[in-house]
Amino acid sequence: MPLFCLESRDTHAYDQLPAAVTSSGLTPTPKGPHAWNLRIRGLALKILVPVTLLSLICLLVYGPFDSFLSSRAELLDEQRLGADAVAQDDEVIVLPPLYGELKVLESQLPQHNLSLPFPEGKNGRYIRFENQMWGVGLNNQLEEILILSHLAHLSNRAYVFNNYTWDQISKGPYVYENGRPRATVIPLTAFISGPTAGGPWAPGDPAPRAISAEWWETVCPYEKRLVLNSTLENASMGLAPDVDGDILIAHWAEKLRNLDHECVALDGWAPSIVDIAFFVSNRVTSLFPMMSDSPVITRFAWSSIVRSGVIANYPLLLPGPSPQTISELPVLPGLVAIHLRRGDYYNHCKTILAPEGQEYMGWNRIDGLPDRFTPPPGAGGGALTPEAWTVYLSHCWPSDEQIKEKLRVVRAEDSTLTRVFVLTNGKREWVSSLKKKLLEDGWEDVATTLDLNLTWEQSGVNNAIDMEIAARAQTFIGNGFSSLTSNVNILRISRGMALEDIRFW
Ligand SMILES: Nc1nc2c(ncn2[C@@H]2O[C@H](COP(=O)(O)OP(=O)(O)OP(=O)(O)O)[C@@H](O)[C@H]2O)c(=O)[nH]1
Ligand SMILES: [Mg+2]
Repeated sequence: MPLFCLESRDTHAYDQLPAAVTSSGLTPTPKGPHAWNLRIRGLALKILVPVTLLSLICLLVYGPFDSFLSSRAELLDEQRLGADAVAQDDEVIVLPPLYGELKVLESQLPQHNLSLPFPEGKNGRYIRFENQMWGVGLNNQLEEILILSHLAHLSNRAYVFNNYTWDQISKGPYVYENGRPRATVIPLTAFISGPTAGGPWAPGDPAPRAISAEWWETVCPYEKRLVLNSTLENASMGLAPDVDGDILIAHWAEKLRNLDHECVALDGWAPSIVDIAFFVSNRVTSLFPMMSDSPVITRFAWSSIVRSGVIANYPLLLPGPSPQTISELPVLPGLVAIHLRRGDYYNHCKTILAPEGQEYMGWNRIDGLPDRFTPPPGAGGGALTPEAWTVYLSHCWPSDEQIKEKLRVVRAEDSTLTRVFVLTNGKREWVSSLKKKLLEDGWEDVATTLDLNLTWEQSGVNNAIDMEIAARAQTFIGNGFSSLTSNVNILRISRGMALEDIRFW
């Protein structure tokens, strides 16, 4: 675009400015050299001011900022796209799966039956958290879902599970983000099975099984509900806003257990008991011992779609014959999985994590993990010096050199590590070049998210497939700021894998 974008008629308009008015009651026309100066100055003012103003407007809209704005927009798109960026190279945009058939299967869960005996059935005990997160990543939601499902279990109430909800407002099946379709909701059972998604508790466990949000509408119609407001209840229980997670959950469990009402709902307008801020604070860590032993975690299972994606790709991850079932070969020996969180993270680190001086999040903060992170001086309270940014970047968005170096360190500590699996939402071009560099650095084999052979159904849950591979790898190097890494870690620890084999950038 041209620097100035006045159209010709605008310029000509200035030629037609009215001549100076006469003595017929109006301003006389000045004469002489001074008059010329005045005229020129007057004309200059009349022409230059509007021209400059218009030009500035045009500059902003089309001018040299145009390329800056569009490259900025591309960068933001790229950062926002996240995993979608992986697929950007593909020319054909395929609609993502919606897993509608899973809603039918969910409706057929055996606990969706009014005639079951207490604590299930029409007089059963239920808890619905209407204030759960939505519109954030799977793992941000999953962290909350698992704690609330644990709370429901402690309260002897059936947890009401929701769809994984990206967009609660749009009515259609997809929303378009930067021209790409994304499912507004995905049944939770596309990602997970186990008790949180309606699976059975251990034999002998009297707790009622989780039900779907749709069944809640049937078994707990509006008039049967007792609706609680989390803010008011926290206050009435004397729980300070910064109360530790173990105390918070113990109080809520007691409260919910002792209520006689069958159908209890947490009001959707008040904050969640464990909102997103909870997971980036120290409050979360005291919950870890209870959570990692909870049947919610010990009986956690991925969906059959996720499991089939993992099994189908074993040949890429481990030389030798593939296992027949997921429970065989639960550890992938010799494999180090590395989580490279790309996409939106550069921006997220620069504008949120670093200026807020955040530490690692969620279960990435627990005691006993070998790599700790203390925010450097110069980060926090909105400030971020270049030196502090360099430190954050190395943990949040490590460079190729830093990735190679960290891998060399873990290999030096454990020479049985020979292969790498890169789980990432990075772009294809960068992933391929990194893979080449790692092979040149002496790794026997390198597979990545982009190498997995996935069916269409599996591709809609590829993040969970990557997570299970990371959970099985002999060693895992994660991103301490990521909830995906955090959820991989609680799974690893609850399965008895060593804390020393969990590392961070
Ligand atoms: N397949 C795959 N996708 C990933 C990976 N890391 C991030 N993503 C995807 O990148 C996108 C953007 O991240 P979020 O949706 O915010 O992810 P999240 O699950 O909340 O996890 P964090 O943001 O890392 O805390 C999502 O679609 C993620 O699933 C990965 O290692 N593998
Ligand atoms: Mg997220």
